[in-house]
Amino acid sequence: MRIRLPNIKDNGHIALFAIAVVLFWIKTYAAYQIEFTLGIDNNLQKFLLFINPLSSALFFFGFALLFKKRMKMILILTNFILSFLLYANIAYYRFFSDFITVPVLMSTKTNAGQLGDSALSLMSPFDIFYFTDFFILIVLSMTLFKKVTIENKKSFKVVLLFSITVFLFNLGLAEKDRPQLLSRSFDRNYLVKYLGAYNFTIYDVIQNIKSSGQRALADSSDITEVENYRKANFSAPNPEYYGKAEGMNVIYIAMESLQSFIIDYKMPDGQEVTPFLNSLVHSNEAFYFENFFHQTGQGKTSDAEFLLENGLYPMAQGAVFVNKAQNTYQAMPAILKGKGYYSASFHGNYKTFWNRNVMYKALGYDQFFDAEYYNMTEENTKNYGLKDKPFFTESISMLKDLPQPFYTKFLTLSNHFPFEMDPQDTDFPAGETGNKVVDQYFQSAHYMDEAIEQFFNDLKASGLYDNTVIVMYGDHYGISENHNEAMAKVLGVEEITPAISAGLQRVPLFIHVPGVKGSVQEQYGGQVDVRSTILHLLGIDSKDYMELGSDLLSKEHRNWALFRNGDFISSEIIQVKGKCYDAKTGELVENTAACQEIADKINTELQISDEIVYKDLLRFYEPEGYTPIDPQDFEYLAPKGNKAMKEEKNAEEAEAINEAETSEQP
Ligand code: GP9
Ligand code: MN
Repeated sequence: MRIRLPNIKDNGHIALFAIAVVLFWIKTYAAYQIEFTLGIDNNLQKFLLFINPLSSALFFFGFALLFKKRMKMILILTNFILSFLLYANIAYYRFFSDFITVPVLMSTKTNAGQLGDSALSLMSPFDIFYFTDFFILIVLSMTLFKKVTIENKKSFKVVLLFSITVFLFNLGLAEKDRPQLLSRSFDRNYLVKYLGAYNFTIYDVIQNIKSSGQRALADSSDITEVENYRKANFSAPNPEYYGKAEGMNVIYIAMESLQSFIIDYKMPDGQEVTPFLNSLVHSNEAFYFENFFHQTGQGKTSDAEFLLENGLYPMAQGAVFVNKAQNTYQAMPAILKGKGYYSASFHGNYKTFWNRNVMYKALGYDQFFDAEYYNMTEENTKNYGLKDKPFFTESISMLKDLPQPFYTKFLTLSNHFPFEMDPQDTDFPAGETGNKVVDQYFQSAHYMDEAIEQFFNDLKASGLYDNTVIVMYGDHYGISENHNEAMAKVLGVEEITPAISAGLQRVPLFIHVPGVKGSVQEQYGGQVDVRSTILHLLGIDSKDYMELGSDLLSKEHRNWALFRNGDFISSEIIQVKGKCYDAKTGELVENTAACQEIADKINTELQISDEIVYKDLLRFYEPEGYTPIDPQDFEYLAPKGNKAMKEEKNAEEAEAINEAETSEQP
């Protein structure tokens, strides 16, 4: 039998196209493995990482099939552009452990500047590997495939259809593993891991175009409406507390997923879940706000951060930290910077999560101690990152080294869904509802309580406690409505009614001010209200700042909290999914006039907040006495962990050893 060699002239374009796709696919996959730390957790993720370059290769190279004579040239050019993009990301990642985004390319100072100086040191002669397929294509086009031309565009249509099918298959599997991947856009690492480096760039470009469109519609007159609203709704500070913490350090502790039902809750055997927090409630050591609510949306922890730093609401969809990090803000760290404060955030997860490394610059954070600063061993980590006990233990020495006064925040992690603990970390009993998630919640909440107690002890031992305001808040719910049946058992009710469900959005808020007697506070409020409360305690009038909170300690404090979905809660009435309920009885209310009155107010407030955020209105406004910050002045580089620095350190060490050895020689 005779084997017929393919007729390279007639069907050559298909063969060349296939070679280009396969080589590019292999190369990209190799780059993923060699260059990036993407945190692959399971087999599905491994598979997705493997197939995700395919749809991009088919899609982009496919366009070359539209050209008859120039097909080869277009194929080579496309390969070069994509290879260059990949390599740019590789070099950038070596230094910043992050991927290139549109705003990075736009920024003139920090990133480009930093990279400019050391760009060469990030490259190696072996990197030519990332262009091998480009050279192979050139050689093939000039030799074996020299005579190839395309007769019709049929193959283009087939390839396009195929690439879309592969992409949808990829996206479907990705969404299965990580629901709401695109709408919530947690982390650049995730997008690359699931959808690939090239699709990530496309996604990023689209997001940026959308954002700049909304921004372009605004002008400076739009801020007037906001100013009027602020004036009309301002709650004047309470003279009893105003300035009581002036000049003190500030520590915020975000208590992951902690809901208020856990406070004073006792397990069947009588043990308290959070004995330390309970002791704060009952000892007058701090203010405890028992009717305080989270107001977060899809951005969860980061939405809570946004609320507390800015006194503005997060976005109805997506995470404001991810989508609006290019806006101008006048956030807490920036305000306090003007008063001589140094600011830092501490978090045992990697800096790209929720785009923190970018957003923190817009908020004015001087320093970000992310996972790179901690000892992220197998034993110390679980789920999203560092366990709370090592987190606080390792943080205290970094905290002590900060210039004072400081403004800091600590984001805990252990009490995160699905609340599973390593056996060696807990001897606390699990719940007995039969629902694994709910039952484990008691154990992880107990662990966090112990970690916080230990942190308080360390603060006392270091002397910081007596000169530091401590604000502790639950960031959002931990147990979702999917677990209502088990929650009914926990609360000892027949079922979780809409009113109870709204009440379950309570999260604890503690404010400890040295020298000020605390108490249990009954007024209703939400996360948006924390900022003016703290500013007033620090002796800074919040009136001139365009924020929407109402000082919780003010005599004029409004007594309700809205939810990001447009519902609200007060001591009298509750609105859930647009329906009005009596807060005392939980019964549906027929006459909805009272509800309507608050509903109108909160709609206006959310609208004002959205205007500020979507149109980036704070760029048109400068509060009196405020010194604007430039986000590009900040950079959060890891102390260890990035390859360039490690190599530099190794080289220095090698040199030192060398010198020592040489000097020892006779
Ligand atoms: C991750 C941490 C947890 O860095 O903020 O995120 P969450 O899912 O709670 O928003
Ligand atoms: Mn959280």
